[in-house]
Amino acid sequence: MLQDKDRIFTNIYGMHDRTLRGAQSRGHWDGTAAIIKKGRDWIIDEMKASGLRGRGGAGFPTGLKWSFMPKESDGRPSYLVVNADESEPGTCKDREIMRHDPHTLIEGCLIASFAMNAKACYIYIRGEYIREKEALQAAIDEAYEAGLVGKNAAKSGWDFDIYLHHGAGAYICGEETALLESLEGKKGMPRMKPPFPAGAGLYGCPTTVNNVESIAVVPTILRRGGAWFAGFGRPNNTGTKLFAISGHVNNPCVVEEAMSISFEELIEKHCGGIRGGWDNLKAVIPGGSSVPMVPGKAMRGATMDFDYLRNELQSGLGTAAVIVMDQKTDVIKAIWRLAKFYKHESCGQCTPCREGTGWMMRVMERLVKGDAEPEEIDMLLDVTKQVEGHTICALGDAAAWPIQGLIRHFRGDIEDRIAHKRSASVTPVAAE
Ligand code: L3W
Ligand code: SF4
Repeated sequence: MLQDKDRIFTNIYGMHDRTLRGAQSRGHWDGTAAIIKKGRDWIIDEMKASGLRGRGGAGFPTGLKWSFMPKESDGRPSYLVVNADESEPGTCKDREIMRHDPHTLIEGCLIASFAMNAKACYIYIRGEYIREKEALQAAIDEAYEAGLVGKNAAKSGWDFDIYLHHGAGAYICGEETALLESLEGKKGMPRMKPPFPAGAGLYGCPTTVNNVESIAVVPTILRRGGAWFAGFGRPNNTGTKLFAISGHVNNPCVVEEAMSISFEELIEKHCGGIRGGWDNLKAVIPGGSSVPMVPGKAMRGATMDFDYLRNELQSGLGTAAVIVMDQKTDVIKAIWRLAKFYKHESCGQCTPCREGTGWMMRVMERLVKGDAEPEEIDMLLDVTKQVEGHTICALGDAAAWPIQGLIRHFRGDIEDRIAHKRSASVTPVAAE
């Protein structure tokens, strides 16, 4: 288990002063100029050594992503864009950073922007995050006033500006290219990739889009060293990580832990166990609504990291939003609700997603009622395969995978419901 001294987020529960003074007293903004003076190559090399993988869901190596940005300008400015459009169901970790530890993010923006030769950073914050926007803007204002950002930021010799942009409540704007379209003032519709944002991003300029947590951990990694961060977890799955645990645990919470902690330890230590005890655990969605659910029994021995959840359980760490469901949960209905969400949030520009999410939702609706033919289970699976991998952005996959997980693990529940509905709807023959 992570010791207090190893926590990057020193105010995740909001118990301390979140202002600049409070942040500085907890070690933030310490030696920022010295870090910057070590140079771009040093910073990117340390980030690579840390093994940090993107915390927004895809787990792409952060140092490698930064290295895609041009070292010399070809006349176009470079940008850092922070994805604070946290909207994945179950996911509320970045919210806690912005509410209670906003200076970790702002200091990270400065250092990351310097490393990528970006004079400006845009933070795109979810439309519904009103209090978080206020907290973050107040922290940005404080940082400007103290000379930590702006001209000669933190006395580093680097001029740097930071802008907070408030979204309008569309989940799809968390997809990095839709986010860029939205920032440019257009409808938030994903672009085809490639080109990746590093080649042509905001206003056609080199851009890196990073998740809030990925940027907020940067200053501490650089202060303590990439090797320090890489000492937590296991190879390819390093560092500390915020987990957002919701659902049927005794104490739902957001907590920073070592990557690769066991699921049981995470739940016992921080959530006071499963509601009604471990035998009452039915299923878990371990990484936000886009990853397949896993039966409770399989989760009991699980290691909470990218590789274990993908390779051993055919699921994923995603955003590390752990949704716990007890035996009373109607898992078919839970997945129907997610199908409804994805149908609602599809931007509609590609046919498999626009039509497929509607199909999937409607069939799921009938499965919830048991009002379907048994063959429709395989037909639904087939529809998910038609959607998966055939769309412009990952929302199509995200809509397909939870249904695939349900059918893989809980086909029996669906079949029982159909059989029960059929027997209940047989009209009793009247006695002669
Ligand atoms: C340059 C290449 N750059 C990849 C960059 C790319 C992006 C990053 C990861 O989706 C997932 C999604 C959700 N040259 C590159 C390159 N990049 N190859 O690396 O890219 P990618 O395509 O693997 O993923 P993505 O499009 O960023 C993110 C899943 O996360 N998810 C949910 C997320 C929701 C939230 C939220 O609400 N905050 O994060 C959970 O699992 O389904 O699969 O930057 O440009 N050759
Ligand atoms: Fe839009 Fe869905 Fe296509 Fe993504 S997959 S671009 S959300 S229609």
